Amino acid sequence: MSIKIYGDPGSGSLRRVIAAAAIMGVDVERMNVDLFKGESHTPEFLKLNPHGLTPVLQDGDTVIWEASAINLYLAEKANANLLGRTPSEKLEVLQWMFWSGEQWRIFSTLLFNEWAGATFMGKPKTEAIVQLAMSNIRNAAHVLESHLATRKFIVGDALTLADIDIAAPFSQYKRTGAPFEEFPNLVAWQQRLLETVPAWATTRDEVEKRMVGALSAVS
Ligand SMILES: N[C@@H](CCC(=O)N[C@@H](CS)C(=O)NCC(=O)O)C(=O)O
Repeated sequence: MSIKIYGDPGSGSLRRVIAAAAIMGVDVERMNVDLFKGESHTPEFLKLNPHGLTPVLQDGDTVIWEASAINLYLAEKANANLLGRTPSEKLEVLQWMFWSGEQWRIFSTLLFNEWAGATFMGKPKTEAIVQLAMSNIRNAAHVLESHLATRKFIVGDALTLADIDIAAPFSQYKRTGAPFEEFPNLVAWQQRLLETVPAWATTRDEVEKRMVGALSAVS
């Protein structure tokens, strides 16, 4: 039975899973959920994830939501180095993944939601939210900038799930205005991932194509 992954190709969260699965050589069956049509809030989808969010993995009776948890599941299954190579690397990978969820991606998500509300629903941006997100992104990016001054990857000397989780907000930053370009090491690291991890570049293109299509429908 195939592993099903539900999500919309315009989603940076789905991108994390599709890229990781491709890097690990895990075959997945894509199940399209059109977020622009609200398909993650149908009664049927809410049985998979009551939060109405994607991506979701379904592997037989196993259902998992949260992209990081899905990636940990896939990496355990594939026994992949993306989890880190040693016990201490594995803990470091988890540390950065938890940090990414709580202190990093959330602020780019706030910016994305403000942008999407304004772009697709004509809802004015709330300046206080934009400012809160920008200052928190800058604070966190300063730490990443020094961390990456002497490293090619977030943990150890190879790609791990930590890189994928932290790189995800780059999927939408040109639209949301997240100030990543103020941080040259961060930009260089992101560029390196795009150049050396084919699945990271392919999924970037997929997000772009989907977003361009969605934007053309409202312009
Ligand atoms: N923390 C979650 C975030 C999931 C999330 O925000 N998904 C968005 C797409 S990137 C979504 O499905 N949004 C649908 C909605 O809000 O209706 C994860 O990492 O999986």
